[in-house]
Amino acid sequence: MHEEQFNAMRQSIVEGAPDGAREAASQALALGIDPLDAINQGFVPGLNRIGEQFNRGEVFLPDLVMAGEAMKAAVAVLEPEMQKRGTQRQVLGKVVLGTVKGDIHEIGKSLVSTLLTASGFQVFDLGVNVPIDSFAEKAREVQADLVGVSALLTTTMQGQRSVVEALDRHGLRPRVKIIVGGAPVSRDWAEKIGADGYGQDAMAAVALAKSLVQK
Ligand code: B1M
Repeated sequence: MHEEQFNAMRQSIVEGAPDGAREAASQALALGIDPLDAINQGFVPGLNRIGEQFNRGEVFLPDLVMAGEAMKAAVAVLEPEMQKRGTQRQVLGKVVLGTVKGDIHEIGKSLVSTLLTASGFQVFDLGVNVPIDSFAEKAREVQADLVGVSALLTTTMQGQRSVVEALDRHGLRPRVKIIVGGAPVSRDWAEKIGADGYGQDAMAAVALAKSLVQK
């Protein structure tokens, strides 16, 4: 079902075509496709494909950049619908979120931000390439319940450990919980660095955040 539409979504990312991605996202909404299904079954597989091609040296950095731009264009169309579907009045907790220093990958982090917001969390999104101490400083300023740190590179994963250490140094733990995620991150890694949890994807991050604020 909707395989043709999912193909068009994948193709718009592989071609790095923001207009095509916008159009495919609008069509998905018009056809009643769940925006999260559009992301997970349509657009993300396109990103995975371009990532593999990049690995094999078949495409180059500008192609990755354009694929990222196309993905952002699609998410911008789908985001209002995701927000609407998850709207809740009660604030479940405050989350400080960002992609760690040295890392500018923003798409996954922004998806986590959107779904947390849609699920009732107040999110303070610090963006990408966030200095280690900024997580702790913002958490103190807004009295956050959770800090979320995204990393997409094996080199920047180490920064997640540094954020855990910074929260300790600032005396914020164990009150403030820390969750980590991103493609190279695993549950084992989260345990190893003393984080409170690992989210494999944006939905898992929301479930984890809910369980941590209930504790
Ligand atoms: Co880059 N990149 N990239 N890239 N990029 C990867 C990550 C890579 C795997 C590609 C590859 O080689 N196959 C590779 C990393 C290798 C490694 O370290 N293991 C790589 C590389 C090498 C690089 C550069 C070093 C390339 C270069 O310059 N030579 C460079 C680094 C720049 C830097 O950060 N300093 C670079 C640059 C870029 C672009 C800027 C061009 C662009 C990003 C554009 C942007 O974000 N605006 C880009 C892209 C697009 C990718 C790929 C193709 C796609 C990433 C993405 O957006 N995925 C990626 C290959 C791939 O992942 N298949 C790749 C979709 C997104 C929805 O998934 O981000 O995993 P993801 O997020 C998921 C989960 O991981 C999870 O939930 C999300 C939603 O389900 N999650 C969390 C994420 N954060 C979470 C936090 C949580 C919980 C869950 O709690 C807090």
